Amino acid sequence: MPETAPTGGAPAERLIQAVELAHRHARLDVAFAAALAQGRPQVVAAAGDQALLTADLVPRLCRALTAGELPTLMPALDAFDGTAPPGTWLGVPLRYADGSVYGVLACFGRRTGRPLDQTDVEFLDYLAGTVTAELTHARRRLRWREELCEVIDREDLSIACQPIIDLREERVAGLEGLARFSGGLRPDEAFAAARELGLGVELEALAIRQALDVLPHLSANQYLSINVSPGVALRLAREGEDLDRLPFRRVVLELTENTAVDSYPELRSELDPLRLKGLRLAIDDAGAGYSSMRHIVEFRPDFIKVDRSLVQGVAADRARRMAISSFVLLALDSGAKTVAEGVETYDDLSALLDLGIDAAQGYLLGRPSSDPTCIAGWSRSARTPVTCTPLSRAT
Ligand code: G
Ligand code: MN
Repeated sequence: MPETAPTGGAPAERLIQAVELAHRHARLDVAFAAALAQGRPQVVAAAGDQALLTADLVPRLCRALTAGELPTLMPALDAFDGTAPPGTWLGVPLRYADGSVYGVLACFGRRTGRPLDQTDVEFLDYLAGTVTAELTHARRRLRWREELCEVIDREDLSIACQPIIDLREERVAGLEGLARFSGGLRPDEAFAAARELGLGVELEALAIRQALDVLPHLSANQYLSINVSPGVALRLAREGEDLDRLPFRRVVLELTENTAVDSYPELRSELDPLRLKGLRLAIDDAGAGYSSMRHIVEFRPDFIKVDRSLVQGVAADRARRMAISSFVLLALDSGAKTVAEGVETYDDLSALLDLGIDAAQGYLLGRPSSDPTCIAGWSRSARTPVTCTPLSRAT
C-alpha cells in the first residue's frame, strides 16, 4: 500500500490509487505525487522505495518539471540532477480543472525490462487526468473551509430582516432574520457548505446570535423568526448554551428541510421542553422538498411557511391553489398558522387571501433589509395596519 504523508492535507483516494498504478506500470523504484501549493513542494502520496524521496531532491524535480526544465521522460535522471539516483525519470504535472498546476505525479529509479517511451508518458498523463476532478473538489472544499472559518472567527455575518404580514390584522406580525455574508457568498450555498464541512452548527449558531440583536428593535407583540436546520436544532437543543438563552416567547424557530431528520422522536423530545417555555416552531419552505408533510405531521408546528415555488403564480394556477389549500387545511386541523413566502404580485396575494392564508411575506410586502430605519418602520407597524403596498424598496 502506498503511504501517505501526514502533512499537506490528507491526499485524496484517487490520487493514492494513481500513484500506486504509476508505480506498478512504470516499474521504477519509486512513484509519488507532490503538491506545490504551500511554497515548498511536498510529497502527499508515495509507493515503492520512499527513502529515495529526499527532502531536497523532490522539490527540485517538481519545480524543474513544472518550469519546463525537466522533460516528462528522461532516461538518465542523474545526468540532470547529480543528487538523483541513476535510472529513468517519468513525470507529469497534476492539474486542476481550470488548468492550473496542483503538483506532480512522477516515478524514477532503476528499471529492468523494456525502456520507457512516449506511450508511458501518455499513460501517466491519463492517470493524472483521473484525479483532476478530485483535486478540484478538494481545493474547493479547502477554500470554503478557509472562508467559512474566517466568517465564524470574525463573526462576519449580518442579518437582513423581512417583514411577515398578518393578513387578517394587517400588521407586521414578525420579522424573519436572514443571514447575509460579505463578499457575495450566497446564504444557501454557505450554509450547505458549512454543513458538509462540519461547520454547520457553528455557522448557524452565529446566525442565531446575530439575529437576536434585532429583538430589542421589535415591538412586544412581534416575533423574530430564525432559520435553523433540524440537525443543528438538535445539537443546539442538546448542548443548551445557544438555545437556552433565547427569549422563547419572542422567537419562532424555522425548521428548514435541507437536511433529513434522523429521528423525529429524538428531535421532538429535545424541542418539546423549549416549546413549553413558549418557543414556537415553523416548518419552512413547505411544499418545496420531500419531507415537509412529514415535518408538519411529526412536529405539529405553530406556523407552516408555504414555499415560494408554490406561492408564485398561485392566482393563475388551480393546481397551486389546491396544494396551498391542503396546507391551509392541515393548519386548521392542528391550530397552526399559514405563511405564504415569496409573494411578489397583488394577484397572488389576493388569491392567497381567498384561500385563507393567514400571513404573507415577499418582495411585494417588504424586501429583506438591514437598514435600522426600515426595521424601525416595521416595528411601528406592529399595531398600525399596513396597506398592501411595498413597505420598503431596500434590498
Ligand atoms: O428558505 P427561506 O424562506 O428562509 O428563504 C428566504 C430567502 O428568500 C431569502 O434569501 C430572501 O432574500 C428570499 N426572498 C424573500 N422574499 C422573496 C420574494 O418575494 N421573491 C424571491 N424570489 N425571493 C424572496
Ligand atoms: Mn425561512
